[in-house]
Amino acid sequence: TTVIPGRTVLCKRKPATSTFYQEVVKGLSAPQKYLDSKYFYDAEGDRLFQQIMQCEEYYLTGCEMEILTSRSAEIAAALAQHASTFDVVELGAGDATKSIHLLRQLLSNGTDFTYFPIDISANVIGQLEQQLPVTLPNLRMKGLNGEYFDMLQQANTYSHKKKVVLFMGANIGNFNSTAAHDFCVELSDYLLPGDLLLTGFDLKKNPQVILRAYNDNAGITRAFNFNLLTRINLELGANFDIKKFEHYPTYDPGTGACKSYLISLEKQQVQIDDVCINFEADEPLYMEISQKYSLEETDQLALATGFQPVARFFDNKKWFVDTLWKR
Ligand code: AVJ
Repeated sequence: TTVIPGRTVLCKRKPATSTFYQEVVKGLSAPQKYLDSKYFYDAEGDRLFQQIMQCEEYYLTGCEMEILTSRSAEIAAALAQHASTFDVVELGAGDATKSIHLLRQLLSNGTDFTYFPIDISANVIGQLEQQLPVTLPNLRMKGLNGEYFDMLQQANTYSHKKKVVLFMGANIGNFNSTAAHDFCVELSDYLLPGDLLLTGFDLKKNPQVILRAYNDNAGITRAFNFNLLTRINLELGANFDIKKFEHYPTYDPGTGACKSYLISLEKQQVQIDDVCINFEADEPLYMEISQKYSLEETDQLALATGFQPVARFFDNKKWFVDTLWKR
C-alpha cells in the first residue's frame, strides 16, 4: 500500500489485469484519443462533482431539484395512474437528494413499494443504506452496488412487481446519440410491458448558459477533468504531467453536443505501465459528452427504443425535463 498525502491508493502489482487499465490504454491508443467519463468518479471525483453541483454556473442540479421538490405530487399521481403497484429502481442513485422527495411523496400517499438504489460506488450505496432509513423510517429499501444492468437483473430477482426506473441527473447526457439509443434498447430488454421510466434530460437552451456550466469560473470542472489523469497516475502508475494539458470545453448548439477535451500543450510522451503514449502538440484528448436534447428528440428517442412518452415534468425556466415513458 502506497500512501500519498491526502489519498490512499492500493498500487496493484498487475494493473494490466484491470478493466480500468485496459479501457484507458484502449482509449489512449485510439487515433482520436479518449477516456471514458464513467472513470471520473473516484473519491476525489465524487467530491469535485459535489462541488460542481454547488457551482452557480451549473444550473442542472437546481433545475431538477426544483422539479422534484415542486412536482413530486404530480409525478406520484402519474405513476399511480399508469401502474397500480410497483417497486422503484434508481440507476446511479448517488446520495438520492433529488429522488428522496418523490420517495417521501409515495410514502405519504401510502404507496406500498420497495426502493432499489443502484450505484457503481460501494461507498455511495453504503452511505445511502445508513442514511435513508433515518430520513425516511418507513421506507423499504435494498441497495445494489454494481453496473446498471447486472443490478437491474438482481432487482428483478428480488421483486416481481412492475418497475418504475429512475434515471435522473441528466446522466443519459453522458452517452452520445448512438450510445443513448443502445442504452434505452438494452434497458427496455430488462423491463416488461407496462414498466415505467423517469429520465432527466438537460434541454437545449442559450449556448452561453450551457458552455458556462461546463467552464465554471472557480475552475472546478477543469479540476474534475484533470482528476482523471491524476487517478490514472495514482492507480495505474502513469506519469501524466497535468501542467502540460489545458481544459477545452465546447458546446455545439446545432447538435446539442457539449464536449470537453484536454489539449496537449506540447509534443510529449506519457508512460502507463509498459505502454508509451505519444501526444502531438495541440492534440485533443476527448474526456466527456453531456448531450443536450430538444423535447422532440426525447420523444424520438422513446419511440425508437420501445417506449411510449406519457408525461413531462419541467422546472419553471423549462431548462430541464424529467420525462415519464412507458415500456
Ligand atoms: C453527471 C453526467 C450529469 O454531464 O452534466 C458535470 C457530469 N461533467 N460537469 C453532466 C459533469 C462536468 C454531469 N452528469
